[in-house]
Amino acid sequence: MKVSGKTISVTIIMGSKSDLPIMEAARITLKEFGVNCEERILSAHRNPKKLAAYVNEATGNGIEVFIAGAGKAAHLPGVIASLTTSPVIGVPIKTTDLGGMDSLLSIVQMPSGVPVATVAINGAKNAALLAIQILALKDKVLKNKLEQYKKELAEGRQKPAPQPEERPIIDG
Ligand code: C2R
Repeated sequence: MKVSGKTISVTIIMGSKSDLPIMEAARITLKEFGVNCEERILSAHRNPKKLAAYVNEATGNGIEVFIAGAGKAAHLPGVIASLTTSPVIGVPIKTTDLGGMDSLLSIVQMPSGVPVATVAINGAKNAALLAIQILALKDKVLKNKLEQYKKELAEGRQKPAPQPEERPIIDG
């Protein structure tokens, strides 16, 4: 989808503002690869109707991959997956009570028929890399960037993580 002349192919949805410090790594990684994304704070149990409307709109507008971060009883990625045929990547957020095992199991144990690709607890960077790999299936420029990235990884030449920046984000 196009927003102010930019093509947006990934959206990052998180259940709460409190997930933002972890989910930031997904946006930063996408940006490093030149992939534009949209971000939304939308909870499946707090804003079910808004979430459904947003997922339908985003799918209709050509969003190709959804990244969804949530903690505790993390139904958000599964609900998104129920509403779209685009791939959904779930990021289990670490929690204070159960260390994120609650989030992990809620996301990874989707019943058969509605898959959610699940990364590690707090694995927002990997979620972005997986999204990029999906997009790279039909984007040669991205494929080349991934090859370069793998090379740097093998040579131990990884850039330090950039600092998070203050920016507006649509809540709800
Ligand atoms: P608060 O910090 O707002 O109390 O949220 C959020 O992702 C967050 O990690 C605590 C945790 O609740 C999670 N949450 C979900 C969903 N919505 C919010 N798991 C959902 O729809 O799955």
